[in-house]
Amino acid sequence: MADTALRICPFCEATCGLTLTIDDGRVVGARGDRDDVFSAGFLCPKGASFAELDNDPDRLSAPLVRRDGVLREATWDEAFAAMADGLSGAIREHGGASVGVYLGNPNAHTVAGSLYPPLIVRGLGTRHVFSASTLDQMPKHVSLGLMFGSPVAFTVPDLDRTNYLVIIGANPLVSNGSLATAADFPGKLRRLRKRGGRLVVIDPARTRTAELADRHLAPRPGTDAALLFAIVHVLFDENLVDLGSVQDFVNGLDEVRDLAAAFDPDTVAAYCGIDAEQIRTLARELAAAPTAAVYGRIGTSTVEFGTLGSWLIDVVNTLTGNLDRPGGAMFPMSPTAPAPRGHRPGRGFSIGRWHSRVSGYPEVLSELPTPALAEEIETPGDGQIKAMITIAGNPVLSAPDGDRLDRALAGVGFMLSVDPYLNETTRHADVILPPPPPSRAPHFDVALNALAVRNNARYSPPALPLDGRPDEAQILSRIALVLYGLGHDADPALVDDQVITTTLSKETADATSPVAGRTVDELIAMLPDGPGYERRLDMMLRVGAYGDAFGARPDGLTLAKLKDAPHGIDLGPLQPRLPDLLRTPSGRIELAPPQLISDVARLRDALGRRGGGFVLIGRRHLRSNNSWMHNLPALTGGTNRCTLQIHPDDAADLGLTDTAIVKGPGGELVVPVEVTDDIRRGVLSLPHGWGHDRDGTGQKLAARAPGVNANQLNDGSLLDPLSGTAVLNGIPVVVGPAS
Ligand SMILES: Nc1nc2c(c(=O)[nH]1)N[C@H]1C(S)=C(S)[C@@H](COP(=O)(O)OP(=O)(O)OC[C@H]3O[C@@H](n4cnc5c(=O)[nH]c(N)nc54)[C@H](O)[C@@H]3O)O[C@H]1N2
Ligand SMILES: Nc1nc2c(c(=O)[nH]1)N[C@H]1C(S)=C(S)[C@@H](COP(=O)(O)OP(=O)(O)OC[C@H]3O[C@@H](n4cnc5c(=O)[nH]c(N)nc54)[C@H](O)[C@@H]3O)O[C@H]1N2
Ligand code: SF4
Ligand SMILES: [Mo]
Repeated sequence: MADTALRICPFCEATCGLTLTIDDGRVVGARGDRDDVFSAGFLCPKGASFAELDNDPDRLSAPLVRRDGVLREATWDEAFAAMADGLSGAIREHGGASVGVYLGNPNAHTVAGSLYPPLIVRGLGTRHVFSASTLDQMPKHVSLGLMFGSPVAFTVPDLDRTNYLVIIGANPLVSNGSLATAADFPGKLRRLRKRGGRLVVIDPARTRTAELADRHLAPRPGTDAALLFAIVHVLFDENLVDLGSVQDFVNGLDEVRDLAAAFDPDTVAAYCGIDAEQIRTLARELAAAPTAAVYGRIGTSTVEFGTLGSWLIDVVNTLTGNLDRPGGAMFPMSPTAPAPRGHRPGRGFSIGRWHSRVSGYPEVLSELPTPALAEEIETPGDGQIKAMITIAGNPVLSAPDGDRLDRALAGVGFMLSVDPYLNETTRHADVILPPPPPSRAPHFDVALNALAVRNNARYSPPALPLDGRPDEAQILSRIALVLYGLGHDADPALVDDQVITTTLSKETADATSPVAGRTVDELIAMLPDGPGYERRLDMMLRVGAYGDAFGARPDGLTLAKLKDAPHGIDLGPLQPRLPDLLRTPSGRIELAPPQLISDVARLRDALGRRGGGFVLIGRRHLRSNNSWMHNLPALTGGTNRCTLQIHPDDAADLGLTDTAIVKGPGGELVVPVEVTDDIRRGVLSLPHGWGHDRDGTGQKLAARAPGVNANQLNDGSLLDPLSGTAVLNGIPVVVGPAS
C-alpha cells in the first residue's frame, strides 16, 4: 500500500512543500503539496526528482574510512572512532586552530547544517573558517551589516505587492530565487505583470527571466555598481529623492549625493554599454511607481564591485521611498529569530577583526575568503592548516582553481567530510560520514525563513525512519563531543542541552526578552521529549517573534503547533520593521558607511575602462544544482548543459563552430560551443559545478557526462575586497577554435 508524507524540499531556496509517495519503505514519487501555505503546489524538476535523489545507488549508505591509503566501508562505530582519533591527533599535535573548516551550500537547507557547524567551529577555536558564502552572498551580508547594523537584516522584494520590479543579475525562472525565498517565483512575476506591474531585467544574457520582462537591459558584466550609481545620480539630479517612511532615521544622504556626482549617466553609459537615456528612464520610473523594488543576486554579488552593488541596490530602494514599505524592499520576520526588542542602538558591524595569514585578507563574519583556502593549506609556518573538515561542500568544483585546491587537500594531514557522496572534494577525506537521504531527515528553514517574501513557519519531521543510521544532527554532535573532550560515544543530547541552557540563561537575564525573569529550569521542563534538534527548534520558536513565550502567550507558536499543522502556518504578509531592527551604533540607517565610501574610489577609477576582449560569466540550469545533481537520470541529458555560449557575430569573427579553447588566468579548457544571440557580444557564458572526470569519485552517471570545470579558468586572485568574495562573473578570457 502506497502512503504519503509531507516534506519541504531542501534542494533550493524556494522551500516548496512536497507530497512524497512512499511504498515499501522508500520514496517512489513526489508532487507539489497544494495545501502548503507557502508554495501551494509549486514544484520544479529537481523537487520532482526527489525519489531518484533519495534512492541514488551512488549515495553512500555506510561511512568510509581510509586504511592503507584506500577508502573502505566501515561500521559507524569504527568511523566515529577514526574521526575522533584523526581530529584528536591533529589537535594534540598542532592545536584546534590548525584545523580548517569548509561549509558548503546545503548547510543552509538542513536542520543539522544550520544548528551544529557553529558549535564545531567554536569547539576547534579555529579562525580557518571558509564557506560557500564567499562564493556567493557575502557582499550582501557586508552591505546589510554596515547599513542596518546586522549582517542578516535581509531586504527582500515584496513580490506579491510590488508595482515595479527591477531584477539585476538574477535569473529566478531558473534558480527559483535566492536571498528571496519565494515558491513559484515564475508565477509571482507573471502575476505582477497581470496586475499591471512592470518587470525590468538587467542581465548581459537574455535569460528566461529576461524573456518575461517588459524591458531587458544587457550591460557589460561587472558594471552594475556604476549603473546603480547612475540611477542614484539621476534621482538626486532630477529631485526625485523621497525617503518616505524612513526619512527621520537616515544618515549620510549628503555623502551619497556627493559621491553620485561622478556617475552621471553619460559617463556611466559608455562604461556599462547601456544607453544613458535608458538609465534616466529607469530612475524616473522607479521614482514614479506607486511601489517598486530593486532585487539583485549572483550577477551583482560575485563581481569586482560586489559589496558596492549590493549596497547601492538598497540605496536606490531607500531613495525611492521603497525601503520597508509594502510593495517595496522589506525585512522578513523569521519565526526563529529573536523577538523584536524595540528600537535601541546596537554594536554595529565590523569586518577585518583578523586577517588571513598568507594574503592578509580581512575576516568577514568570522570567515576568510574561500579562494584563500589552498594557500593556507600549502604555505608552511605558524598557523598553517594541518587538518580539514568539510561539511556539505564541494569546493574543488565550486571555488576558483580547483586543481590547486585538489592538490592542497591531497597533502592535508587528516581530512573529515560529512557528505552523502564520494566526489571531487570528499575523495581526499580520511573519514567520510554520510548523512541519511532527505526522506530520513527533518526539515525546518532556520536560515531561509529570514528571507521569505511572506512570513511563515513549517516543519517536516523525517518521513521515514533512520534504520539504525545516525542522522546528520547526531553525526555533527559527535564531532562536537570530541572537540569538547567528551569523547565521540558520549550522549549527543549533551550538545543540545548545553546550547539550550546557555540560550535560556541569556534570555531570562535579558529584561527585554519575552521570558525575562523566569527560571531556566522551569523553561527547560516545558520543552518536549524528542531529538535534541526538536528541543532547540521548540525553544527558538517559543522565544521568537510569534512564539508562546513559554506559556505567557498561549496562542503563540510552539513546535507542537507546527506538528499539528503539517501544511504549515501562514504568518501573513511582510510588515514594516524599521526602526526597531536597526542595530547600528547611531540607531539610524547608515546610507554612507565609511568602508563603502572609501571603496567608491576604486569604482570611479574603473569608469574609464571600455572593455575589448572577452569576459566570462556563469549560468544555471533548471535541472542542475551547483555540482551535486549530475548523477540523477531524470536530471541528465538535454541541451544547453555544459556548453560555452557565444554571440553569433563573435563566433563568426572567430570562426567558431563546434569546439572552443578558452584560456583564463587559472587555466584553459576545451568546451563545446553553443552559438546564441541570447548573450551580449564580448561575453561568454559557461555553467559551474562540472568537471566530473577526476579519479576516485563515486558518481558514476555524472562521470559519464563530466563537462568541464569553469572555475579552472579562474585563479582566484580577484576578490571583492570588502567581502572577500571571489569574482566569478566578469573574468577576462581569451577564446578561439580548438584545432
Ligand atoms: N563559477 C561559478 N562558481 C560558483 C558559482 C557560480 O555562480 N559560478 N556559484 C557559487 C555558489 S552561489 C555556491 S552556493 C557554491 C556552492 O559551493 P559548494 O557548497 O561547495 O558546492 P555544492 O556543489 O553545492 O556542493 C554541495 C555538497 O553538499 C553535499 N550534500 C548534499 N546534500 C547534503 C546534506 O544533506 N548534508 C551534507 N552534509 N552534505 C550534503 C553534496 O554531495 C556536495 O558535496 O558554488 C559557487 N561556485
Ligand atoms: N536550477 C538551479 N537552481 C539553483 C542553483 C543551481 O545551480 N541550479 N543554485 C542555487 C544557488 S547556490 C544560488 S546562490 C542561486 C543563484 O540564483 P541566481 O542569482 O538567480 O542565479 P544565476 O543563474 O546565477 O543568475 C545570475 C545571473 O546574473 C547574470 N550576470 C552575470 N554577470 C552579471 C553582471 O555583471 N551583471 C548583471 N546584471 N548580471 C550578470 C547571469 O547572466 C545570470 O543570469 O540559485 C540557486 N538555485
Ligand atoms: S523550486 Fe526549489 S524547493 Fe521547489 S521543488 Fe524545485 S528545488 Fe525544490
Ligand atoms: Mo549559492
